[in-house]
Amino acid sequence: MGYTVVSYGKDLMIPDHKKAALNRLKTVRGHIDAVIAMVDDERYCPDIMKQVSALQGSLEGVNRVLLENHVETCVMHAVKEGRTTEIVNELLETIRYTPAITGPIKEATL
Ligand SMILES: [Cu+2]
Repeated sequence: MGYTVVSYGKDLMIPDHKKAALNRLKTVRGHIDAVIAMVDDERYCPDIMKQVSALQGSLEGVNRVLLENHVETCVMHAVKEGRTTEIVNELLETIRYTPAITGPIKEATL
């Protein structure tokens, strides 16, 4: 592997994952500006909603990259150190933030 463990207390990023996360986030930033302009221009609501939904999908993509990075670095190191129970519990907590993996948390009730 082309990375060195500096600290177990801090998330380390594999360069490819860092690049992918940054690229996706910067794309989201540009997309948000476009959606803000749509609202400002009072565009047709469903058109705006479609773009917001696309943004949500993009952000879930960022979390998938971050989760992949976490498993390949922090989780691997914790398992090697024998902190298995602790890291598995944390991982289960972490994937709650990734609806793309865990599915919708709850149906919205209107
Ligand atoms: Cu991590």
